[in-house]
Amino acid sequence: MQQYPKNKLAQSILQNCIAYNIENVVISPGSRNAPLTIGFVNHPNINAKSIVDERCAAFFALGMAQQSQKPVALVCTSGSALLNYYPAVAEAFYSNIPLVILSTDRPKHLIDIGDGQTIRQENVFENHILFQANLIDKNTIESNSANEKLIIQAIQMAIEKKGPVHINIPFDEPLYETVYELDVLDFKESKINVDSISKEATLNLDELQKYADIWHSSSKKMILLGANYPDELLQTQLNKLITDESVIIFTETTSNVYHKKFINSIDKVIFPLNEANLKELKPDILLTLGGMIVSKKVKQFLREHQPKHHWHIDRYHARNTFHCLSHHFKISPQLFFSQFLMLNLTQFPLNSIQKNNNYQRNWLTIKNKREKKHNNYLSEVEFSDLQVFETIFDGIPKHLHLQVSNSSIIRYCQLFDLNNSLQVFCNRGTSGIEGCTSTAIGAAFIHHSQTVFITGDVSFFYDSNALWNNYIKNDFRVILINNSGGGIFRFIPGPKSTNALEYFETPHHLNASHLCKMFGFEYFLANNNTEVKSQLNTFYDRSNKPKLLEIFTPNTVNDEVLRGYFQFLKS
Ligand SMILES: Cc1ncc(C[n+]2csc(CCOP(=O)(O)OP(=O)(O)O)c2C)c(N)n1
Repeated sequence: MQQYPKNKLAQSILQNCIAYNIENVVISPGSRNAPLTIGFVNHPNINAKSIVDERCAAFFALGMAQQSQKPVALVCTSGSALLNYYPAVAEAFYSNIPLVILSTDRPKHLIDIGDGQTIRQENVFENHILFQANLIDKNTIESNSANEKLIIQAIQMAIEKKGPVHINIPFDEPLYETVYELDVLDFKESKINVDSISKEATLNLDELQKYADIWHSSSKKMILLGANYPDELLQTQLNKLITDESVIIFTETTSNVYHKKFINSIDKVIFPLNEANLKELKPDILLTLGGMIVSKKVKQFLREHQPKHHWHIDRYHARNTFHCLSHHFKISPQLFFSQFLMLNLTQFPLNSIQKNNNYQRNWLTIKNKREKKHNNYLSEVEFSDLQVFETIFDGIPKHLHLQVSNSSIIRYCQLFDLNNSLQVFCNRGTSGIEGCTSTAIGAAFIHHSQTVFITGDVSFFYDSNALWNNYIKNDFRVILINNSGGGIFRFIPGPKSTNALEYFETPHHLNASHLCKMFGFEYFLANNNTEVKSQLNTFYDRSNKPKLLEIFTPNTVNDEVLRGYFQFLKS
């Protein structure tokens, strides 16, 4: 027999979540949240998950929302529990991922008077939240309707603007009273057309024409994509744009679009260029889309050699990453390009595509040269992080879903041309290392393909509670590159020149074997390239448990090899 909370406010939260098609709810334990826990666990439309550690719960939910592209709700008890959501809230805020935070609270008169497990919960995410609703703990017609309004506004905001929202819900005791039927009208199915909330309008064509004219009169056009969901329409549109020889398209590993004429290893191409090259290759127009940019080199290049026009295409957000943003097209890239490309065809049937222009050719010549150098260097490289990445990407199966942790892991990935069937994601909203594993596990739960998570050791051990999770799929794979600390701090300029390197690198002798035993992972290890290859031979095969391969690399060699690599590209 199903049970529902007797509490009317809890019923209203539950039914509005259902009305807006929220299906996944991640609950952390506590008593104050009992009315919501009981409601979500019992409702047939809800998949309720239980995760104890709120930081992990929030990143797990973030991973689920990243892949489903629909809001995932989080439920926690009162007190410090809520504060553990903050890193994931900030990541969701900067990565545009919808999360609905449902924190439960004591009634207002019990705050700051010495009652237990009580803190000031209202507006705690003030700086990184799209909407905050502080509900009222009275059961009157007016307060019920005010609460309902706030709940709806919050959920709609998460759906429409894609980001985190916070609803703080005070519950008075009793907390465990239940009923068999929901009092408030029960939405058995979603009554709200969620798609209509985010219906978007097209751009004014006369207005767009002005920009098209600028586009056509420019001979050096660069399109730069940040983090982006795989999308067939966008891929087709970019394929069309690259036929114009005055256009070069820069992508990142997390852009999830591929073409042999795109430049997808930005750092490899830009790093060796001298000032004269950079001046020559500076674009007149820069068109950006997608989320955060990983490549430091491209940021530096475009900040120092600013294009005359920088247009960003995104329905809601435009960040002035290169300090020269001149226009924000508030529209999705797909809709923008369908209008823009149509306009080009009708207005400029003959000369819309520039053929005798060297801009793209010059970039691609550099790209080809670097490719050769890259291969030469890697053919003789010694065992190191760099070599491990080459080995991993050499034999990686097609159609995998790849989650990548921060630090040098994502930067190494950016040096390789990945197989175009891979989908790649990384928490670049805040570039934090504290929730990469939890995010990968949450994303894997939703994604239909096998998920492989590549991580560094500091990130992995930091988020080791991520493995305390009952929803890890058996085909989930972790490749842990253990260079005994934060390898990045040996590479970036600064830490090594001080007498405090160990406070940056945080060297250690940890390994993951005990964690694997404790959390039910099959554990494999490799100490050299032959062992890496041999372990990877069967690593992705079906299994009854998730697997982790720990690869130990030499921390004093890794940075020298990488430095040598960039020097070799220059030579
Ligand atoms: C929450 C958080 N704390 C600190 C940092 C700063 N930080 C960036 S990279 C890094 C070390 C990561 O080491 P590891 O995961 O082993 O990767 P490697 O550098 O060896 O590739 C740290 C501490 C951060 N990004 N996020």
